[in-house]
Amino acid sequence: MKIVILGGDGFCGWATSLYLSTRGHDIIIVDNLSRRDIDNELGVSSLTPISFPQERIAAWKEVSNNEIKFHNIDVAREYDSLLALLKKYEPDAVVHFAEQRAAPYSMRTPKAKRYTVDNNTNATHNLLCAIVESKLDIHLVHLGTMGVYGYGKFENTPIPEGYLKVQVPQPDGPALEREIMYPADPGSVYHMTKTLDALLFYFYNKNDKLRVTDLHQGIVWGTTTDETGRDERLINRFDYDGDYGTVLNRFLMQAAIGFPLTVHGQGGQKRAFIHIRDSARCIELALQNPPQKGDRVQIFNQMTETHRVGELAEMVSKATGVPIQKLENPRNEMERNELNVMNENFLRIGLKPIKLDEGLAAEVTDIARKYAYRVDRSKILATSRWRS
Ligand code: NAD
Ligand code: USQ
Repeated sequence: MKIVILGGDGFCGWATSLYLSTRGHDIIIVDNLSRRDIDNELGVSSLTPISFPQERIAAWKEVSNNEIKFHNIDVAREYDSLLALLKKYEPDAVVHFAEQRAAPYSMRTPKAKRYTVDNNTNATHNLLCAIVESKLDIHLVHLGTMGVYGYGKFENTPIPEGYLKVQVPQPDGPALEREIMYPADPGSVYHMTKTLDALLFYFYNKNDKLRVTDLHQGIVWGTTTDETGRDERLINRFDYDGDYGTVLNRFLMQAAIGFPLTVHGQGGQKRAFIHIRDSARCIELALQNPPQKGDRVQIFNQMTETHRVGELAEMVSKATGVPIQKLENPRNEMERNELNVMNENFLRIGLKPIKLDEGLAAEVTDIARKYAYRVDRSKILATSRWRS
């Protein structure tokens, strides 16, 4: 397949690009490097020393003999360039990772809130509009989030894959059975943009019959894949700071440098997780199983397990001896929630989940230990607050 990867220089996008390239797909990365710019703005950098895009791609050619193309385009602002790119390459699919993805960053300042909404909704809308204008039958695979559902909105009721069966009462006669989009319940400006994306997909699918798969992904953990581990120049991004670092990777990094594990509140928040290797595999499966023309938006829950934040901290603490610190929660979120997520779609089409185990966790801690000299301890605590 010929596949355009929007956001292919990022954490998930880079690992996925190499994974798909190894499997014989023709990969074209589009990225405006805004993630690297935000690191500069925040005065932090990836724990791992990531190479420049050109250097990464040259290293990949050297190691694998596969060529990946790279275009620096701002998908949210450079519509004409995006359209020209689609017309030039005529891809079978576009995988869309190109959004501002940190909830804390999206709540940091009015400027960051507005940037997140402008960037994310414009990127998605430009892509949809360009696919229609190109007249190409492109399968759009988008990385959404579990956070569109809220977490355990209806207590322990399993969260279905995008659509909820409901009974609509009728004034006279029996109730109608319908499937509706699961009620959106975002918990940050970032998560809100993903619920807006879902509505954009709904409309373009209904109006223009675009073929769309929206992957509601949980928190991605881990860092290395078979491909990124082949050469240090291919190393993947590892975010650890208070805005971009995600919880499990943060705990593993903190354990590696002996920094007390930063649990927000009492740690009763339950979240969904997936390893970076499974994330790349899921995208391959989604590409191999596209919806047919005329099908509604296909929605898969891309996660493999759920854990409570406090329990993860205890697990890491027990394995490493590093203590836990319970901090005032900077976020506005439920102190404790249940989370029961259905993921039958991916299991049905071949996902064999990698589960959190000590070996994999140790792999991340080893990476963190190796690059511990790059940690800026002053950037670890979360400082973005949901309410002033
Ligand atoms: P990331 O920030 O590492 O990567 C995103 C990439 O997109 C960056 O390289 C950035 O420069 C690029 N980008 C952003 N806006 C762009 C624009 N307007 N034009 C061109 N490029 C642009 O994030 P990630 O962790 O790789 O996440 C990728 C996607 O997966 C995001 O949409 C995110 O919402 C989703 N997701 C991530 C996680 C996770 O735990 N990391 C979990 C669930 C969903
Ligand atoms: N948390 C801590 N301590 C920390 C960091 C986080 O207790 O040091 C807590 C948070 O308060 C929250 C939970 O851990 O309750 C998860 O936080 P996170 O930063 O790991 O994840 P989140 O903000 O939800 O965002 C991440 C990605 C985002 C993706 C989302 C999937 O950054 O792109 O969409 O996970 S999900 O959480 O399933 O919605």
